[in-house]
Amino acid sequence: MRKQVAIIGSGPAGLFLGALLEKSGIDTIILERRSQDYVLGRIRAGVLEQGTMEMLDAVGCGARMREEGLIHDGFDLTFDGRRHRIDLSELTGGKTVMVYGQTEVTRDLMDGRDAAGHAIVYEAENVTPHDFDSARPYVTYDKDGVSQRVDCDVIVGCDGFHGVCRKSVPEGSITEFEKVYPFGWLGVLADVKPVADELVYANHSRGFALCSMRSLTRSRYYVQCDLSDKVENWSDDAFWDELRRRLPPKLAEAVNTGPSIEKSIAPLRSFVAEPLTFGRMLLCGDAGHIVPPTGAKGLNLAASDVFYASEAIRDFLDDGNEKSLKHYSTRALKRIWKAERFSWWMTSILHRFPADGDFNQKIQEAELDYLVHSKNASASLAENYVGLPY
Ligand code: RFL
Ligand code: PHB
Repeated sequence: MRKQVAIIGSGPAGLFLGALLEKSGIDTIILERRSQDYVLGRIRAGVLEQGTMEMLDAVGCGARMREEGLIHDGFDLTFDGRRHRIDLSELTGGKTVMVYGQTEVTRDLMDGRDAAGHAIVYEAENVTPHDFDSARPYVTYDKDGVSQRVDCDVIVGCDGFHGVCRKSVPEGSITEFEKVYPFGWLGVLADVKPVADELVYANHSRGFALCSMRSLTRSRYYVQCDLSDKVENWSDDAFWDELRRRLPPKLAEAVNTGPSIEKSIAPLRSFVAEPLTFGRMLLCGDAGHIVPPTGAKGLNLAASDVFYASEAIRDFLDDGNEKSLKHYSTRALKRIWKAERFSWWMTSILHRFPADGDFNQKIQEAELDYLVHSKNASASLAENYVGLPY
């Protein structure tokens, strides 16, 4: 089989890229290791930047988001028992974010691709990129026990942090920057009314907590937990009790509890691979970088990566100059490092670090106090939260 672009992975990066390229008349195939149900069953991101919303519109898949998504023009920070609002819209000249689950974005992009009749191969085993340092790259995989080969002009690794593409790059050609945090997030999804109209990020001496949502009747909550914690050790009651302890009393009283419909623990990590271009293979999204979820940037970075990648691939297919592909890496990394900085900073001011003492807690409180009382500091937070331009 021959395709212009072989995309590995059908997460948001792969699906958005497939949609952008097909819209420009570029022929793609998406190869996904898991089943469609498995991909749609993963509960992940919930907050879309304006650029991500506009991209979903631009590829013709934004209708349901515009109907069901919730526009948020602010969020709350709580610390020292008090609650402060960050007015995103006022601080950024009218910009907002959209609360719309990654699962829904994925479903809308899959439906769009299905309707247009473009290929996704689910449950593709042993997907392997080959010869991406030559002019004739190709990808092999097994489907239903039969080996397949896709010859292509460009391979794009959209296969997440544990994918095969980054691992296929010779060791000396890639540099990895990494910071692992000494805690995780325990997340719960429940069909209960959210505790507040907007998201609440809580700094507390017992650890961070986040009140988020998926709709007006479905809540998503997180509490910072130990890396050694196991989901089985957290009953629903224990979770709700811990969440309430970390919120100011009035808010804690308002938490609606109910049975969890999903509960999981995610470790927190900052990671960047450089470069993101290796001859005719590009890395996009979590395949090339990870941010801790505190800044709500992971899915949104996948979107900006594939925007740059789609432009680079279009240019390359037009003139055959590999410089365009190289330029993708330089352009994307500039925005990635800014989102890395922001996500690391949000993480560092909101979490309890086990090795740090009371001094650091006081410094965090001073920084948060400055943040909510200085217009300049709030504006910088808001500017980054709604997403830097691309
Ligand atoms: P994905 O979504 O991991 O998709 C990669 C796909 O590649 C497939 N794959 C393979 N396919 C073929 N062959 C192989 N060898 C393969 N290996 C892997 C996988 O099955 C999968 O389908 O990466 P992508 O597309 O780069 O998207 C990245 C986002 O999913 C991620 O950054 C966000 O979910 C991060 N994130 C958040 N981001 C936000 O922008 N806002 C948020 O509010 C937000 N909250 C979160 C988050 C991530 C979380 N977790 C669980 C890590 C909250 C949490 C708890
Ligand atoms: C979520 O709703 O899952 C969510 C929201 C904001 C974050 C992280 C996760 O910063």
